[in-house]
Amino acid sequence: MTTLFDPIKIGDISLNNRIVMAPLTRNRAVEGNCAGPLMVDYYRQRASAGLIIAEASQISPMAQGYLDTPGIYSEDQVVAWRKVTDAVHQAGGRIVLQLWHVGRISHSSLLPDGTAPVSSSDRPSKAMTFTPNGFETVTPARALCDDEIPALIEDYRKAARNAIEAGFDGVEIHAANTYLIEQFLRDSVNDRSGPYGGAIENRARLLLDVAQAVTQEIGAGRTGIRLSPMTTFGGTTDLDSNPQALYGYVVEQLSPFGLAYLHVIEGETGSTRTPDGQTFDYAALHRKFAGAWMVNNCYTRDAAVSEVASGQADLIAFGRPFISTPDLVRRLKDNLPFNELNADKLYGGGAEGYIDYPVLPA
Ligand code: 8OZ
Repeated sequence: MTTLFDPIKIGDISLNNRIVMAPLTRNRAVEGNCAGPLMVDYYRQRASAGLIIAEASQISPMAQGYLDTPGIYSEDQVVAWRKVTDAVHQAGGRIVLQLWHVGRISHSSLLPDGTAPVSSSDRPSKAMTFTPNGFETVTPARALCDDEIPALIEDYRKAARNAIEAGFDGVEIHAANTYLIEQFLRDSVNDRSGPYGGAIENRARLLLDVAQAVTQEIGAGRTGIRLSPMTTFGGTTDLDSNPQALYGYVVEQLSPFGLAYLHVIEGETGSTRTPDGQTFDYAALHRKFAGAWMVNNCYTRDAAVSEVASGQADLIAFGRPFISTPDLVRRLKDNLPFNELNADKLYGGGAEGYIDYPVLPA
């Protein structure tokens, strides 16, 4: 019988176990949105994960939505990330980078020349973000023109290439949590006409174009994708009018790519797996996908163990438990309690609540 602790090969990447560190925004990038020394220590400490998905990183200056998040578009950023990937590899781990464009979840103070964010439409978001001036409501976005889309896809392609040059084992395309690709997927945001709006086939086009470009550039076996069919991210984005049909189509289209994995957040991101009044058949999505199936959201040890043992998933991603507990794999193996999370130090700051969590003696 397969267990959570067994090795697995996903696409071209061989993992020591099926326990994944979920991508986690921590806002600790330094000058030039580069990974700094604290980030090297943070990821090295967590290298016993079967796979680390390094935090969402903007693919271009326009893709940034929060203060001090890392990028993967400049030469300096590539050089800085190389120190992280070397440290993780030396510690025996595997690490991919999450490629991120926030779309309308941004503030003009974070964007080149104070410009407005871009999205599939100009429908306003209710979200707030961290800016140089604190916690602020996002700036109203403008809808991208169709003729701007090829350059956007090119930014994803270059970012994927940069990630490989920085020593990552692959990338995860962030198509979840209300950011740009999801802003195209959902009809609650996307009111376009033309090739990228209207029918599901059109709203899914940006994701499929990006998947095509990235897999062509670095190989499908080094590419994963993250989806969150039922999240509203704290009520800041409405669901699609027919999530089962939308995400069913998306997964059906992604299956033949031969991706390293598909990563699905079940329920409301970081909150409840079963939001009131919602139903969604995740098993039906899984049946449409031929490759490795990764799931996430508030998994307990028991649920993770049985999900893998039963074949309902191949990999389980843990978020907050990996923040507080660098040796999470060992704690899961030996059924030991996790450290307590320092929730005041999640976003921004220094070493405190970042690289100072204890590990148990061997
Ligand atoms: C929390 C704060 C800022 C960004 C995501 C990248 O949820 C994020 C994020 C989470 O995918």
